[in-house]
Amino acid sequence: MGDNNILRVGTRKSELAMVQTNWVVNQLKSLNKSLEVEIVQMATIGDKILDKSLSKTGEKSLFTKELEDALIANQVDLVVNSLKDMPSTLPPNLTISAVSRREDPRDAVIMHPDNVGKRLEDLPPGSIVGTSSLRRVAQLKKLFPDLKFKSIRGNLNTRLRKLDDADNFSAIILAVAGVKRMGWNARISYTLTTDECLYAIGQGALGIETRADDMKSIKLVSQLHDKDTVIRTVAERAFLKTLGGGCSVPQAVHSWIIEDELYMRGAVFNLDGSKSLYETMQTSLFVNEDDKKLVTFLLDFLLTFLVFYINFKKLVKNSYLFTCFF
Ligand code: DPM
Repeated sequence: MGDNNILRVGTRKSELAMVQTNWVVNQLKSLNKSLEVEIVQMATIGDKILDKSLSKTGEKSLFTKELEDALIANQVDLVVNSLKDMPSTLPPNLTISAVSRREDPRDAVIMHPDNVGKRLEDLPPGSIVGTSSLRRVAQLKKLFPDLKFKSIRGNLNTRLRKLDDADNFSAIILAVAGVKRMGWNARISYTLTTDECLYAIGQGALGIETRADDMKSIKLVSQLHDKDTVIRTVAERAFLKTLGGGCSVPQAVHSWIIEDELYMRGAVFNLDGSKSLYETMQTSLFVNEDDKKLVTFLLDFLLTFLVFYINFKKLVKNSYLFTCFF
């Protein structure tokens, strides 16, 4: 954030991206009455390549690259992304400064108007279900081997139009979170359970990205941090990073917190879902009083050391006496 106190917010032009960005901006404005915001719209590679399945484009940061370049070039101060579109490794000078409270992370079935009231199991064999997600295809093919899955691209408005205005698709699959944010809850025929379809890493949460050294913006957006979402999505992204597949490998998760326990179920599939590997893990988030004291002590110690080190370096640099010796 510059000295003039205007927060420049970069966003994709799609309606969903704008809705998400406006949500963050409104939250920040209601918490900081004098905040001034300028919204900068940009198109990303993911918005420009509409004829190919995303997993075939070979790019990992399809929806974030241009926005991140603008952040690095100091043209914008903050970018709001769907966390699930953020690659596991960010450019060196950028950081996720806040993860907002997660919407329902599951997937929804949206039926063609002629099929409203039906479920996927009610559709006749050979019916076509639209999704470009390898993750959804792998899991649903296994459950419904008689259905056909076909890629459908474009933003949410375009997809719903493609579903409604022709008879190519009997149903499409979309994230509940995106549909809800657009205010289209009524289009959701039903929600897939996590037994039927595990969701994408980070699905339903927003990741707010800033420059790593822009303390003013970081402090501002940290007001939107949601503790449970952060814990769950950090675990999910660690899983993504370990597997390293990006969007070309079907991988999926389900995480939840009960009291002080974090649970995560993760899975990897081959493309038709005939092979899969599931693993569930659990870890305690409980920190007892003694451990808390130790952590506080260590942090204080590190901070003191850091301040001492920085001042010592300054001293060395500025002092003629010292430069004679070092
Ligand atoms: C990613 C995937 C998709 C998006 C892959 C996946 C879906 C692609 C498709 C990584 N990003 O989920 O397995 O269906 O063709 C995307 C959506 C949202 C963020 C739309 C959606 C909204 C939900 C959210 C596209 N990115 O998944 O229906 O903010 O989590």
